[in-house]
Amino acid sequence: MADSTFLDWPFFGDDHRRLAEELRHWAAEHVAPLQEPSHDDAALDARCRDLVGMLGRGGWLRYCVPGEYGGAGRLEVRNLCLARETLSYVSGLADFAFAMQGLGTGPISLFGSEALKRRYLANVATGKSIAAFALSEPDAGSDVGAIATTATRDGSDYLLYGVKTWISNAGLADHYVVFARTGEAPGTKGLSAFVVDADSPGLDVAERIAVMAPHPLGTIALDSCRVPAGQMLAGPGDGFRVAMSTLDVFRSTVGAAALGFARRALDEAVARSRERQAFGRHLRDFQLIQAKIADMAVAVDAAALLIYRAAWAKDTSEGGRVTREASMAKLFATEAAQKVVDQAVQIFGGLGLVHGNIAESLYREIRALRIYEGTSEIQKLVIAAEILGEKEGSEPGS
Ligand code: COS
Repeated sequence: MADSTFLDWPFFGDDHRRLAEELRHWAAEHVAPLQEPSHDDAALDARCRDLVGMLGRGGWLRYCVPGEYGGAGRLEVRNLCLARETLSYVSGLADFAFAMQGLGTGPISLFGSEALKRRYLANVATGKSIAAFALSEPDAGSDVGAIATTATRDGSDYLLYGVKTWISNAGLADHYVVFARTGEAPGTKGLSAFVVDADSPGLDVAERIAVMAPHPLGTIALDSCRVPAGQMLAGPGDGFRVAMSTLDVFRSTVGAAALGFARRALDEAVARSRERQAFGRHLRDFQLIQAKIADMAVAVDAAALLIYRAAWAKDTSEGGRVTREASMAKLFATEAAQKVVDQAVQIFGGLGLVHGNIAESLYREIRALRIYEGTSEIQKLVIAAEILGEKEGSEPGS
């Protein structure tokens, strides 16, 4: 069982501890027995829909939206992180199903009009509808300012043209938050965000993309897709701010998902080193194995400290930015988890390479997290910009 002593850290209150404990029990009962899905799109979609339904009925998706709109109270990053860590410990796909309900509504919760909040949030909180976040394009992933999808005013509507790719829940989602160029200024200052219903004429799923750890992912095409102007989030030209403020909340939670994978890898490696014998001794009796276990445990605790520091900072910031803290948490936790999982594979030896072994599955699950919602390289740029910006004008030693 995962170490839960971190819940005693001062970042948390009793409600957070209760959420983590209750979700852990629920996931062990409802999610752990499920078999991992195959790459078959239909089976994968069905599994994902089931998971969203289960999470909705269990009341867990209420943590993805604010209390006034069917949520469990204030939209708290600590809750999102605890939920993602707890779910990813058991299943990467369950974490994905939960996380996308949050990411695909985060811009609405943060910037939506009252009407949009009422229309979309409660159904996502119960699992009745599925959410998606459509930022990336074939030529605009890290470089958000290069977005080429356009949204042109046409009477009381906008007409959207373009292609969005690497979209989680493409084909499953009931709505997409789409970022498009409205042209108020070049680059990042000429983007706007829209909530686009999946059944809007002109929106099609162009392809599905099979990735190493099966998750519903694909490309959507927008061809003369008509969207009422009231579906815009914030104002014209605010799209980059909408995207970055949403990522300020969700980047820490990607770190939390990585933490869940890392904790599981550590626990499995410890169990393996207690059982497995070599040269007449258990693996745990070898100092080189002990060194690996120590490195893994330090990485797990350090990642947890950065994640829950960022989450606590956001929750207590009264709407302020935690860009540096969130990027640090995502960068460190995902990179550390990759190493921890790799060490677990090493401790499992050949078994760790076998399809279906927990170490092999974690090895495939963790890789994407160093790329999506801002690559490790982008996080370094963001952290450096925040630090150099903060110190601008100050002399060394002053
Ligand atoms: N919250 C609110 N506003 C923010 C913000 C944040 N976290 N980050 C930046 N902004 C604002 C800035 O304040 C600035 O506004 P002003 O010009 O009015 O001061 C504006 O947005 C532009 O900021 P900046 O100059 O830092 O933007 P850059 O173009 O330099 O940003 C990076 C470049 C690479 C940091 C950005 O494009 C990025 O994070 N890219 C990765 C995107 C990503 O995660 N893609 C993966 C797909 S999502 S699954």
